[in-house]
Amino acid sequence: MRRLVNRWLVCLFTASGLFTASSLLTASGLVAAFVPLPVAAHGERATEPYIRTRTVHWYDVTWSSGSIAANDEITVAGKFRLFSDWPDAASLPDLVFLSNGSPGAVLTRVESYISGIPARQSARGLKTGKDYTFKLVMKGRVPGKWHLHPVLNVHGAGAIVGPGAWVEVTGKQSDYKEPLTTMTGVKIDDLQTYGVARAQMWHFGYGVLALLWLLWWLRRPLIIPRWLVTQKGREDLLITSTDDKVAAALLVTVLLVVIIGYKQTVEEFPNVVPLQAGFVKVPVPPNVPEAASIEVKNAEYDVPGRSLRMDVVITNNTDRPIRVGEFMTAQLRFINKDLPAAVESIDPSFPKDLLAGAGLKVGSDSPIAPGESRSTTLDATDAAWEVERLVSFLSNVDSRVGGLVFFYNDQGERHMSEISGAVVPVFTQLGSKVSTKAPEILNARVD
Ligand SMILES: [Cu+2]
Repeated sequence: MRRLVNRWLVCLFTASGLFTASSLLTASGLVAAFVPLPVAAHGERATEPYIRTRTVHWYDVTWSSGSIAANDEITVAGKFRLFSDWPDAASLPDLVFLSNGSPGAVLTRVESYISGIPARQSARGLKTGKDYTFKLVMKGRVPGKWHLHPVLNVHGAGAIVGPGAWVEVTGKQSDYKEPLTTMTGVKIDDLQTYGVARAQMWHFGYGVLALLWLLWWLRRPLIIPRWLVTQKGREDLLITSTDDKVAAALLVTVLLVVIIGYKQTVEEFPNVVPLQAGFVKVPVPPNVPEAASIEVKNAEYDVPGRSLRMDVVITNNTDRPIRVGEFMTAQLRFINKDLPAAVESIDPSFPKDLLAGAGLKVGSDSPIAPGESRSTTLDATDAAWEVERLVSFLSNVDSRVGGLVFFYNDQGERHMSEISGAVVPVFTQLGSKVSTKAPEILNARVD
């Protein structure tokens, strides 16, 4: 008897425990749903590193302002390189849509361009290994501090997010207006509310009809009695002549609503332009000869040291001496601080958290003469590898790393090259000296 009581008590406590836990979960869910909590960013770090380091490389991105009033415009502009060593696991950028990353409609997108072509629709014809310019004109809508990114949505690969900068929208939300005069001269005070009542009326109207139709059948005995009737072969009892009349009346009502609604709408708006569903074709930019070719001999990621070390051979294809100024991957910029031209290239609007503090250490940093092939090391060390959750490239089935290297010649002119290669992890604190005898298999896919 006591055992039985004990068992009951255990059950009771377990049940009450589960109930408390589930109530807490529900309560926290409700709190999260209804109480606005501060959001630090919106998940760009969750994207797999192979996407962030080997697909769309955004560069020269600028934000026209860090703070705008509601209803004022901000321009995010820059360039992106579609990486040549595009991962096999992501679809090629055959069909893309240029967008912005921000938490909801806190800013509205007024204009967008790829290579100067209006990109309000999806764009086709983009090729890997090419550079494109982009421009987004946004308008402040909801006051607050928002992380604003350019985003390229690649069909089959998902949203590929560019660098984000904090933009403050000041003033009141009521300051935001979106007035418009249509082609036919109709003046719309605010697009935010235009036509909303009409859409609600149609939704509500059809909802009422659907509800009446459901109630008509639900008021009668339902599943089991009806199943029994069909078992006995008396389907004729299920639908009465009144049902037939109601059904016919409903059909006529819906048809009349559709026909009269259509006629009235066409009379009120004789000239209508449908939503544009075609694609924009972006011309392929001309080939730009690579100023310097980079061969990755070996690349290793020192896990405790948070350092990517690459052993490379750089060949200068230009007729002027060049130096390595910057290594950029996954929006992180490792600047060679010993090169003034590289330091000067940082736009004041560029987010500081994406600039690696220690910068880029170049093993042999003297100018590379025209035609010279130089063996050197590139050392990109920063806690940002961990903070940006980039080290999971070590657990990928395709452990490769890619990025852009910027060179500057003696006249301060900038050139850009792609760098990519297999990367191996090193787990010892000291790290291993970068081997010059790289196993062939590591370099099998080095371009
Ligand atoms: Cu963000």
